[in-house]
Amino acid sequence: MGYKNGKVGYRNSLLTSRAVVKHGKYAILEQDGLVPNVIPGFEDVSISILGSPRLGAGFVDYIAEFHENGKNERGWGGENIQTFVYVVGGKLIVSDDKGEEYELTEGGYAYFAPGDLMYFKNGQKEMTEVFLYKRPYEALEGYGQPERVVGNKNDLTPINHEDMENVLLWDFLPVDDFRYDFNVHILEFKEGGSHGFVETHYQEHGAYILSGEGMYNLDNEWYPVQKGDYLYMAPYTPQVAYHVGHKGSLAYVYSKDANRDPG
Ligand code: UGY
Ligand code: MN
Repeated sequence: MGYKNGKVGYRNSLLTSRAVVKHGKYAILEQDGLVPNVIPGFEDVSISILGSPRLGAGFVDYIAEFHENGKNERGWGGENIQTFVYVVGGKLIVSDDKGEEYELTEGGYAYFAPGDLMYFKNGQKEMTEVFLYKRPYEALEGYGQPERVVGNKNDLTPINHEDMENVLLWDFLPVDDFRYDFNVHILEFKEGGSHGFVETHYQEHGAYILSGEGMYNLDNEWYPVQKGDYLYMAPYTPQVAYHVGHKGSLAYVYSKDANRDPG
């Protein structure tokens, strides 16, 4: 299964793929096409780079499996780099260089401000799956540094998205707080759920599908998508989706730049 367990052997006997890559526009990466990457600092972790500047993104996304002794003791982030981690499954210990420690379980997330390095270790014997995001910070004069944010999806109340009854949205970072230049959300389409309209917007997205199946329209082409797929949507890519199938809600964790005036 893709990046899983660092396995690179035979995955699909027909050698077919749903992957689509339109550089600078949009991409769909399926799990079976991912390869394990070596990234400085990550040990005993099968990690794959997803969206990145090479695709046209202003950020980098990663999907990672921390094995029993999986860790990063080198510190992840950097000067003017902000980081975000979301636990897809398992238990992850996130800490800073002062020894402050957070135990994140499924649905747990942590945002560290620019320059504040994140350290990781698996918090259990079994594998822990994690979605990671990193981006340079764009400061706004007159507003201070953003603060660290740590929480769990299960402690938040979602709102209906685009006024749709069966589509729920969770916001992980403070909304309308100009210290933050992006947000990370979860969007869940329950049975029969769809966006309210075809969105076409300035902001870009990276999205990792956590559950279910759906049909996704990117720049007026329809694609089937499912759990484990990754989507990149460049600025202004027309985008709309709806839930299909019997595997539960279609849900994805995704990022969106926010709170800045491009002019
Ligand atoms: O927030 C968003 O722009 C989101 N609804 N986009 C998307 O799901 N493609
Ligand atoms: Mn959107």
